[in-house]
Amino acid sequence: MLATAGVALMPGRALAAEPGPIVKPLPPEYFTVHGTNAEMKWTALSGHVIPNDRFFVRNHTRTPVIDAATWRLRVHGNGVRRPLELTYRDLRALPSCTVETVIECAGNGRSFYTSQQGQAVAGTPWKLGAVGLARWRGVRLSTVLRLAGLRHDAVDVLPVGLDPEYVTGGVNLGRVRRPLPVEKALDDTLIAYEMNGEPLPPDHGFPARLVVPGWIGIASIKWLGELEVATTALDSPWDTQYYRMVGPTYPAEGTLVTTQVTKSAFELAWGATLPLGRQVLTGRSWSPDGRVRRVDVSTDGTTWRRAVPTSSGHGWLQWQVPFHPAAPGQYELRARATDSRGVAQPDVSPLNTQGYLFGAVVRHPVNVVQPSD
Ligand SMILES: Nc1nc2c(c(=O)[nH]1)N[C@H]1C(S)=C(S)[C@@H](COP(=O)(O)O)O[C@H]1N2
Ligand SMILES: [Mo]
Repeated sequence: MLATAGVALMPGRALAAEPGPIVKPLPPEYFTVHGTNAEMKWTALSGHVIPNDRFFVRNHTRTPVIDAATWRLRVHGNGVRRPLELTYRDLRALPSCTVETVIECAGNGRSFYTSQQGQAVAGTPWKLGAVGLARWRGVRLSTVLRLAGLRHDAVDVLPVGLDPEYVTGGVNLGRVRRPLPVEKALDDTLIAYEMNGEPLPPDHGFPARLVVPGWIGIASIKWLGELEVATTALDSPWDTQYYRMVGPTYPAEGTLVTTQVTKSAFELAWGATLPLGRQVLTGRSWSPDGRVRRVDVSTDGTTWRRAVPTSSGHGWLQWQVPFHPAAPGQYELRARATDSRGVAQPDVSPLNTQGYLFGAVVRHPVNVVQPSD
C-alpha cells in the first residue's frame, strides 16, 4: 500500500482518478451501499467493538483527502479570548483520553417507519446498521476551548467539516456543520484522532473529528477544520432544516433532535434462514446514556423471555437467548430493551417526516427450515 497525504491508496486504485464518495473497500459481506453512505451488516460483527473496515459510513457528499501536514484546526469567534490554530502535531501533543462509545445516525432504523408502520418518510432507508461502537482517542473539546480562553458567557460551539459543500435541490447549504451547546461541548465531547488504535481512517474523519457521546451522528462532525465559539446562539441548516422532529404529534416548527433513543438488533441477516432445532440467538441493545437495564426477546409476538447479557454492557449490551422453533416456517423475532431509567422500547414510533429516531421494537423476519442432509 502506498501512503500519501495521510491516505492509504489501495493497490489498483488509479492515483489520478477522483475517489468515490467512500474511500475504503465496501465488500457486500460487510456493507449495504446507499448512495454516498454504507450500512453495516449485522452479520459482519464479531467482537464488542466494530473494526474500522466494517464501521458504517454516512457522508453528505464525499470523503475528502486531507493532508495532515497542512491541516489546521481554527478556533475562533467572540466566545473565545485567544483564538488559535492547532496543527495535527499540536493536537496530538495535548493531553489525551480514550472513550468507547457508539456513533449512530439519527436516521438509523428509518426504513421501519415504512415497512413496519406503513408511513412514508424522506431519507436514506437504513435498517439497523447505521450504528457502530469504537474506541476513540483524542483531546477533550473542553481542553481546546479552555486553551482558546473560553468566555463564561459562550453558549454555542459550531464545528465545521472540511468535506465539499452540500448542495441539495439546487441550493448550496455550505459546509456540513451543526452547533453544539457549550454544556455538551464541555461535558464529554472529544476531538478524536484515533479510532480503535489507528489514526482515523479517511472515511471516519481524518485527521480529526468530534465524537459526541449519546447524541445523533450529525453532532460528531468529521474532517474538523473549524470551531466557531459564540456568546449568542448559532445555527445551520443541520439544526433548522434537518434533524428536527416534524409531524402530527410535534409543534409546527418541529423539535430539535439531540440525543438518540434506545434500540436493539439481532446479529442476523434480514430474512435469515435458520435451521429447525435448538439454537442461540445473539444481539445487542444500546441507549444514549450507554446503559441498558434489561432486554426481553419474543419469537412469537406474545411470550417474552429475558435475554442473558454476555458483555459488561459498556457502550452497548451484548446478549443471547435460546430459540427452539417447533416447526418450519416464517417467524418474527423481537427484542425490547429497557434503559437505565426503566423505559422500554415502544411498539410504535411516532411519525416524523424525516424518519428520525425509530426506537420501536423491530420485527425481524427469519425463515426456519428443516435442515437438509
Ligand atoms: N463533515 C461531516 N461530518 C459528518 C457528516 C458529513 O457528511 N460531513 N455526516 C454526519 C452524520 S449524519 C453521521 S451519522 C456521522 C457518521 O459517522 P461515520 O461516517 O464515521 O460512521 O458523521 C457525521 N459527521
Ligand atoms: Mo446521520
